[in-house]
Formats: sequence, structure tokens, C-alpha cells
Amino acid sequence: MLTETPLTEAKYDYKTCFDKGFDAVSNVLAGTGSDFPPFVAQMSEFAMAYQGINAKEFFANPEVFVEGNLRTSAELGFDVPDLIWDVYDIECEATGGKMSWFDELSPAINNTTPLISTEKDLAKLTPPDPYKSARMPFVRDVLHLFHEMTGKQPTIRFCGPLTCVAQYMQFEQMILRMDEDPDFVHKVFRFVVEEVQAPFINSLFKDFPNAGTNGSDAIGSLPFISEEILDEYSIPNILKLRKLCGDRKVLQVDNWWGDSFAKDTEKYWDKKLQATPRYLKIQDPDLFQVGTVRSREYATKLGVPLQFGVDNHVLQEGPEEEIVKRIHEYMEVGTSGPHGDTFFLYLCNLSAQTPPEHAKIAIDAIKGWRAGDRPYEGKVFSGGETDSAARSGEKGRWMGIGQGGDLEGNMRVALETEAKEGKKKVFSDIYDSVMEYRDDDCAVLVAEALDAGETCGDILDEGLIAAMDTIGALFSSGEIFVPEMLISARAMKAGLEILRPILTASKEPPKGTVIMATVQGDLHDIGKNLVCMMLEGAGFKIVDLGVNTDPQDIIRNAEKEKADIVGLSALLTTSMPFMMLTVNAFRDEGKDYPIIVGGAPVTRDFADKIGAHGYADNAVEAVTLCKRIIAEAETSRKVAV
Ligand code: B1M
Repeated sequence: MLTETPLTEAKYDYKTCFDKGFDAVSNVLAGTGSDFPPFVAQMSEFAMAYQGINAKEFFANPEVFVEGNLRTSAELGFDVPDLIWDVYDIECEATGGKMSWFDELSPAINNTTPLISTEKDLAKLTPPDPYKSARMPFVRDVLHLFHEMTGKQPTIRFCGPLTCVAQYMQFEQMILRMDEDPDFVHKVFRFVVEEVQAPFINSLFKDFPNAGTNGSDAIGSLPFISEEILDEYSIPNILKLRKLCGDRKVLQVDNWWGDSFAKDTEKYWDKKLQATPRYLKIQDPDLFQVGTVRSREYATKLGVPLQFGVDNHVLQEGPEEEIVKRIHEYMEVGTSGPHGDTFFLYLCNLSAQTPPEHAKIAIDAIKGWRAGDRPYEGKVFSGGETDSAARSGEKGRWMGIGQGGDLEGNMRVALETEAKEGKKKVFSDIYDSVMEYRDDDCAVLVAEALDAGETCGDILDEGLIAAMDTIGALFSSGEIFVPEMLISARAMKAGLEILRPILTASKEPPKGTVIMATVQGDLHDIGKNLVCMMLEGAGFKIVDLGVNTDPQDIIRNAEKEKADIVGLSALLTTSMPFMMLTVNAFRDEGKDYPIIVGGAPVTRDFADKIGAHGYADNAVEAVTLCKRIIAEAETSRKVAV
């Protein structure tokens, strides 16, 4: 239940109760070593829920935000409080980005209509005023209050440049424009870094010259981007921002994932150290995949301080034993070797849904280990074949990648050879144009195939769909990343555009119509969009309702489009209940559509529990599932006739 005046007067001395923790963290970062390994936690949403505060107040009222975080940290015994507001939004919001606010979840940019799509949009934008625009003053007030209440230097939080540009341009648009018009994307980076971020951060440094900083970079990691994008856009802009902010070494961006996807993990860590020179941070799910021992060895070799991050899902879902095991291993391996006294632990992240008991179990596990209680001493669970343990429940690797690689050797060559075997040249040329991301060629080849008398159905099945099948398999196996998938889908769409008028005129039906939506309260759409692309590539008509979608809107559109299937995606545990509400709304109104669900936190069990018709772990499975549903409907129609 949310209360209106949630906080009672403070009973903790915030000026002293975190002293030991602050000392330990600064000794770790200085490389001088700490008597005990401290921990830090991303925990603002957890604090909001724990204190029973409405998000609209928590993320807008500096007093409530700071007090809520400090009180929760003191009450639960955190080593240090770590105040992280909705860092992904501040810069874009202050430039005019549209925000969505919720009651029980941090606010977020809704970039369904992005702020920057064209040169004209960019030219129209006025840089924000760091002292006046939107919630930039909220951030300043939070830092001042934190300093007043704790007597400690605050940490200036900001959005990593690449994620920040994605907020202005929308992720897919940013990736596609990097391929089509890199100069334009570089211009957007220049605007964001030079005219928005640097002035904002420097204005905060004016008030707190000795503050620390940290940039959050959700999208700045593999497999959302490729190593080439990292090298061309991400790292240079982090370095530029550092330069523009007085060349301070503390200017850092530390929350990359993707270590387990890198071709050369140690080289990836070298790159991470450019973004965060003072320490190496490796977090789950990648840490569990790559292994703590290998990570520790690398940090020891370089003599850099090390941070290990425990997965949000483990902290949230438990079970208790998994939380304790994970923390104990990370503490033990992290503190081993000659540089073991420059290790700290990270709890990433305690969400609004993390039960307080789990937070307490985690903190007790850390403190118990420090006190010498070590039931798992000498045991290492990470880095082995048990990678599914990186996720709770039945799910495999992150975003469904890494489950399809059952071919030996070069999977791409094997799949391409198989797909093209015995194919007419015209179809294998179309196939190749998609595989090689050649949009213009794809459109020309499809037109030529039509002129040569090939049917739309054959062009789809033998050329475009066959290529998207291969792309899906390569994505599942981790051989290609999200950018390649987006770019190949663009080539496939160029071919599809040539067929579209003929398909419409001939009334040749698509394989089925699928309504797709990210559910209410949720603004994540990268996974949903990939599912849409794969389905479109498989010959389905897609009606994409976007993000944060009201159940009644979904019903209305399902009716209007005479949908064969309704697809719901969710990335937040907080938005999963809206999946259930949507399924219930269909049921209550007697609308019997097959509803399929997916998204990282969604499981088959959950799908069954809420009465969804189907569940898919990833985009490739979603295509198989939709094909099956259509085939079953076809069979029962025939039986009925
Ligand atoms: Co957010 N975020 N995020 N985020 N974000 C997560 C999901 C989180 C796990 C990070 C963390 O804390 N470790 C966490 C959720 C915690 C929880 O709920 N337990 C989280 C949070 C909390 C938040 C905010 C509240 C801010 C914050 O971090 N405190 C805020 C919320 C905004 C809101 O929605 N209201 C927020 C914001 C953002 C950004 C805007 C910065 C950005 C989203 C950009 C965008 O989508 N346009 C973002 C991102 C990128 C992430 C991470 C890094 C990646 C998510 C993603 O795109 N995955 C994520 C952490 C992580 O995973 N490392 C995180 C890639 C995508 C391809 O995978 O969507 O799973 P996925 O799709 C797969 C399958 O699941 C499946 O197919 C896809 C391809 O194979 N699939 C379906 C998906 N939908 C399907 C539907 C189907 C079938 C299959 O049938 C219909």
C-alpha cells in the first residue's frame, strides 16, 4: 500500500553510520586495500517500495528520495547508500523527451516517437539549462541533500553516451542510422555529449569538485551493439566526455554486460578499463558464464581493483541457497590472491519486487562470510557448463541466445550451404542479399524474380523467409548480435515492400495476423521488435501496438484486425501482472484469441498460470509457436467443415 506521507523523522545518524563502508570503498578504489570487502547496491526502486512511497513522488521530490534511500540503507545495514535515480532519463527528458510516470515503478522515457529522427529534428533542439530544465534541478538538489545529510561527497550519475543517444533516437533507429548515415549519428553524439551531458555534469562538478561519477549504459554492451559500434561510437564518446569534464579519471561508465559474448573476453575487459579506469566490473549473467576464477586472474595480472556483480534475478527470485552460494563464491574468489583486498561486491539490482527478506539474506550472507561463516569454502559454481543457473527457472542463456548452436564448426557456412542446396539461382541470390544486408539488391532481385514469373509465395518461402530463418538460428547461437539482425531484417523488408502491393491486390493472405504489444507499465521494446521482425520475415502480418499498452487497446485492435494471435512482451517483473490483466480482460469479454507471451522474466510456468495459450523463450521459438497455432487452427477449421 502506498502512503502519502511515508517518512517519519530520522533516527539514524547518517553522518556516521556509513563511515566504515565509505572508507572501505574509497580504499578499494584508491588501490590501497580495505580490511574487509565492502558492497554497494543499486537499490533506489527497492527503497521506494520498502518505504511504501509512490514513484511519482519518490523520483520527483529530492527530500523524499534522499531520505528514503538513506533510511532504507541504514535500516537494512548496507555498507554505503547508493543513490540512483532514473539515470537513463534525465538528459533526454530535459531536452524535451516524453516521460511516462507510474505509481510503483521508476519513470522512463517513452521514445515511441523519438526526439531525433532527422537532421531537422536535431537542428531544432535547444540544449537544456542544467539549472532549470525538467529534473536536472532535482538531481542537483539530491546531491546537495545527500552531502548535507551524510557529510560525504556525492556521486554524479548520468546516462552513458550510447544509451543516452538511443534514448533520443530510439534504439533500432540509432543502429540502422549507424549503418545508413554514420555522419548523422556522430552529429547526434556530438550534440548529446558536448551540448547536453558535459554542461550538465560540469555544472554539478562546480558544486562538488571532488564528487565521484558513474554513467549507466544499459544498451552500451554486447550483444545489443557490436564490438565495432563499441569502438566507433561508445568508447570515443566516453573518453570525449571525460576530457570535456576536466579529464577527471573519476568520469566513468561502468555497467556494461556482454563479456560472455565477446570474441576475446580479456580484450573486452581491456576496453572496459578504458571506460572505467579505476576498477574492472564484471556482472551477472556474464560473470556466471565467464567464471569468477578467470575474471580474478585477469584483474590480478593487471593489479586493478575488481568488482563482481550479483544478478538481479537471483536476488529477486532466490531461492535463499542460490543467493548465499552466489555471494559466497563471489566474495571468496574476489578476495583471493595478492590484490584480494581491492575487491568489492555489487548487488545489481534490488528492484521494487525484490522481497525485503531476500535483501536481508544477501546482506547477512555478505556479513556472515566476512565473519568467517563459509559453508561453500573452496567451491566454484560459475564458469562451467551449468549456465542455465545464471537465470532462475527454466530459462537458458540471456535473451534466448546460445541455445541453437548444435552445429560443429562454422555455423554460418553450414546453414547457408544447407539453405541454398538445390535452390534456383534467383532464390539463392535473394537469400544472399538478405544475409549480406544488401537492401537495394534485395528489392531489385525480388522485382526481377517477379518479372521472371516466380510467385510471391515462392519468393517469400525460398528467398526472404529462408534467409530470416538462418538469421534467427545465427542469433540464437550467438554468432550474430542484435545490430546484424536489425540490418538483415531491413533488407528483408526492402524485398517485402516489392511484394506487398501484389500480395494486397491478389488477396493472397499472409500466414496470419499477429497483434504485438509490450504490456502496460513497460517501455522495453528491443525484444518485442525482434520478435516482430522474425514473424514478419516468416510471412506474418504484424500489427505492432508499441509499448506501455492498455489491455483495452489490445482487445480493440485484435477485433479490428481480426487477429489470429495476440503477442504480449514484458521485461519487468512489475509489468508481468499486466500480462495477466490483459489475458483476463480478453477472457472477461469473451474474446477467445490465442495469446502468446514472452520476455526475459516470463517463464512457461507463468504463461500456464495466467492461462496464456503459448510461451516462447526467444524470437525463433515465437515463429515456430505462431506457425503451430495457425496450423492447429487450420486443422480444426477443416475438421469443423
Ligand atoms: Co531496463 N531493466 N529498465 N532498460 N533493461 C532490465 C530489464 C533489468 C533486468 C535491468 C536490471 O536491473 N538488471 C531491470 C528489470 C528488473 C526486474 O524487473 N526484475 C530493468 C529496469 C528495472 C529498468 C528501469 C526501471 C530502470 C532501472 O534500471 N532501474 C527502466 C524501466 C522502464 C520501463 O519500462 N518502465 C528501464 C529502462 C531501460 C532502458 C530505457 C535504458 C532500456 C530499454 C530500451 C528499449 O527497450 N527501448 C533498458 C534495457 C536495454 C535493459 C536491459 C539492459 C536489456 C533488455 C533487453 O532489451 N534485452 C535489461 C538488463 C539485461 O537484460 N541485461 C534491463 C534484449 C532483448 C533482445 O531481450 O527483451 O528478453 P528480450 O527479448 C528476447 C526474449 O525474451 C524473447 O525474444 C527476444 C529475442 O530473442 N521475447 C519474446 C521477448 N518478447 C517476447 C514476446 C513473445 C515471445 C518471445 O511472444 C509474444
